[in-house]
Amino acid sequence: MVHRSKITTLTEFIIQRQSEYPHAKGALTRLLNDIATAAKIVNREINAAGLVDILGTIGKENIQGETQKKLDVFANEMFITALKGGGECCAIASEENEKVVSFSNEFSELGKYVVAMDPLDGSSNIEANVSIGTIFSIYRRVTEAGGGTQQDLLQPGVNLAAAGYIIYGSSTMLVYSTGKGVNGFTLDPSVGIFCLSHPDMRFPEPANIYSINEGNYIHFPEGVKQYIKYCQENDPETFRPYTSRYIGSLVADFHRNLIKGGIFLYPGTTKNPNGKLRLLYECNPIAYIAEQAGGKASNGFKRILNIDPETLHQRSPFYTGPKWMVDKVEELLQQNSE
Ligand code: P6P
Repeated sequence: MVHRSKITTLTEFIIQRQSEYPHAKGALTRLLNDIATAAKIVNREINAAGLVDILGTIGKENIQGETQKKLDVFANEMFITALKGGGECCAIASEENEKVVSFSNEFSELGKYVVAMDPLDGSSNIEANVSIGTIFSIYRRVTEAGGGTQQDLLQPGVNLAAAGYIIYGSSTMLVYSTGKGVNGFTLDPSVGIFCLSHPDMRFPEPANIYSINEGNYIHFPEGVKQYIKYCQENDPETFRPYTSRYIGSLVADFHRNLIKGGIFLYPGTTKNPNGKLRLLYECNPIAYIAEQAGGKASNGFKRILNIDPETLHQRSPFYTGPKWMVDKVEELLQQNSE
C-alpha cells in the first residue's frame, strides 16, 4: 500500500501562514478561500466547455474592445459573486468591467480588501484548448467606509497584500504569495481540494527560455531587437542560444518560465507604446509573484510595482523573469533610449 506523505491542503496552508501574522483576524484567509472556491467552479466549466455550448462568443465586446467569450463572462460573474458573498471584499476591478464593481451592504461591516482581477486571461485560446488563467491581486482598502472606490484600487503594486494566479492546464494550479515566498497548489479534481504541490517556488538557475511574440519584431524598440539577437547568439557559457517558447497566454507563459527558468517580454511598440498588458490586474500581480520568487519585473525603465496607476485599465510594457535576464533587457533598452 503506497502511503502518500502528509498532504497539506490550501486551506490548512493559508491558516498555518495566518498564524505568522499576529494581527491577522482571518479576513485574508477567508478571501483567498473565496477565490479558490470560485476557481474550482470556473475550472469545472472550462473542462466541460468543449462539450456544452459555452465556447464561442456572446456577440458583445468588453471595455477593451475585445470580443467577449461566454467563458469570460461566466468566470467574471463567478468571481464577483464569490467575492461579494464572502464579505471580505468591498470592491473589484475587472478586465471585464469598465468601472469598479463596488459592494455596499447595509447589513454588515464591509470587507477591508479590494481585488483587481483578470477573470479569464488568454481566453482567445479557449477554442484551441490552450492553457488559460485567472490573475488576481488583493489590496487593503484605503478609504474608511462604504463601498470600495477607484481610490482603493489605484494603488501601486508595492501595496499589495497578496497576489496570484490560477492556471487551467493539464492540471489546475493555484499559485499565490502574501509576501513570504510563492507556493503552488494543484487541484485534486476527485475531491475538489487544492493540495500543496510546489512549495517555495523560485526561478531556477540557470535559465534559458525567452518568451516574446516575435511577429511584432519590426515594431519593437531597438533595445528589444538587440536583446532578441543576444538571446540567439552562440555562447554556451551563458547558456545561449536560449530556447524560444511563446504560447500567447500570459499565465501559461509565465508559469512555464517560473518552473523551467526564463524571461517573458511584452514590449511597447511604435503602434502601442504602452504594450498590451494591463498594469493593475496582469502586470502587478505577476510582478509580485516574480519578485517573491527571486526574480524581477520592469517596464524597461522602472520597477513595475513602483508605478502609480492613474486609470483602471492602463497598459504597461512588461519584462519579467530572473533578475539577471531582466537586467540585460533594461541595459539594452536604456542604452538605446539616450
Ligand atoms: P499577443 C491574451 O490575450 C493576452 O492578454 C495575454 O494572456 C498574452 O500574454 C497576450 O495577450 C498575447 O498577446 O499579441 O502576443 O497575441
